[in-house]
Amino acid sequence: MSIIRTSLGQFMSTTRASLLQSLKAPKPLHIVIGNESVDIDSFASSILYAYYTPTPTAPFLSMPRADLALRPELHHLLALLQISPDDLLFANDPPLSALPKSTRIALVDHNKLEPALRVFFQDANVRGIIDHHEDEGGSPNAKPRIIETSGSCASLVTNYFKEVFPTTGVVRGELARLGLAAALIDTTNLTNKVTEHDLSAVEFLESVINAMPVEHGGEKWDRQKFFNGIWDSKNDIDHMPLRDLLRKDWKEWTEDNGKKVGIAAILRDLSWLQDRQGQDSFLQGVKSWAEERELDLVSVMTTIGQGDEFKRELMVWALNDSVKETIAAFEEKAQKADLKLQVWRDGGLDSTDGERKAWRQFNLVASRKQVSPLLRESLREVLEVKGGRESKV
Ligand SMILES: [Mn+2]
Repeated sequence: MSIIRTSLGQFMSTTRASLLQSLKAPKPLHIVIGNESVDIDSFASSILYAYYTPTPTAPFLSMPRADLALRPELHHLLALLQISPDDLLFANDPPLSALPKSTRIALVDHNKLEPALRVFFQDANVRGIIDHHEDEGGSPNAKPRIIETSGSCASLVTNYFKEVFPTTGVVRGELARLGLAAALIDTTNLTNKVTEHDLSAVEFLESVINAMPVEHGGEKWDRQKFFNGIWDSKNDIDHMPLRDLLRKDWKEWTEDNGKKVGIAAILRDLSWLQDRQGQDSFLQGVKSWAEERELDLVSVMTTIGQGDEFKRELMVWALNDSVKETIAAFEEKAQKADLKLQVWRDGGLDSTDGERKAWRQFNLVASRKQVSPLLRESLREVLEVKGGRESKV
């Protein structure tokens, strides 16, 4: 079964069929996978990487198929690019366990194998990395191994493969829109976190679109309008229950000592979350989710608004006594890292025992990417100190 690259829809359909075929006669496979938040950036980066790589490579989404329902923005893009949801590959479809042990993996939008993949694969399986997160130091021999600061990982993927960008066909416009979707949404339409990588990718992809004939009845490229369409679809979440909002854009880590921390990023503010169901029910909902995930530490980060209206908040909750001191340790690190935290509404969400605190975060640049290392460090250090003390007893 050969891979057809004349449109993204065809590419995805033939790639899936070809992969399923290969599973019947195990032979080395190539896959590319984004991070488990499966945001537009991970989605776009994995598909773009797969398309541009000459070796047949299948893009996987790091979530079960059912979770596609939590991402209205992906439905928007799938419709726009005429990709059928049936042709996507998910962590449970086909199951990762069905892939041969020799599978070669490229990581985009993260740089270390996530726990779900670690069950089946090792660092040695990782053969390529393109990412814009903190370098976790894994797979030093990966080729490419590009880890650079950028608004969107898709910008790095686009720039890396610029030389092999197709020279003809409608797929040019589709690839361009997919790359632009990620670059624009991750930089809030080039107003936030923009780097040279993003500017260069956007310039290149827009030049592709502008050089294409406008279809009969079609419209000229309008960046703002394109961005608004994605932004609005992404924000279409009012109907979602709290559990879905929490798991929608979710990341978790298990430290070497076995302690688990998870952070939800939510596109509403804390007062919206607590007002729509009452504070007790909101907190109970967060706790239930944390228990379901067997966490020691849970955090909710909120963002809302655009431009001057943009606002960040942060809630951190230690769920058992053994990690209680993490909160104070985190506050100290947050101050050093200049997160500019200010107690949220006179402590309106803080618990009396110091196990839970919420802040407005006036450092608007620091997202989960910057905050998660601080939380993880705090969790590790507090336990180290504790371990130290215990060993002296
Ligand atoms: Mn990203």
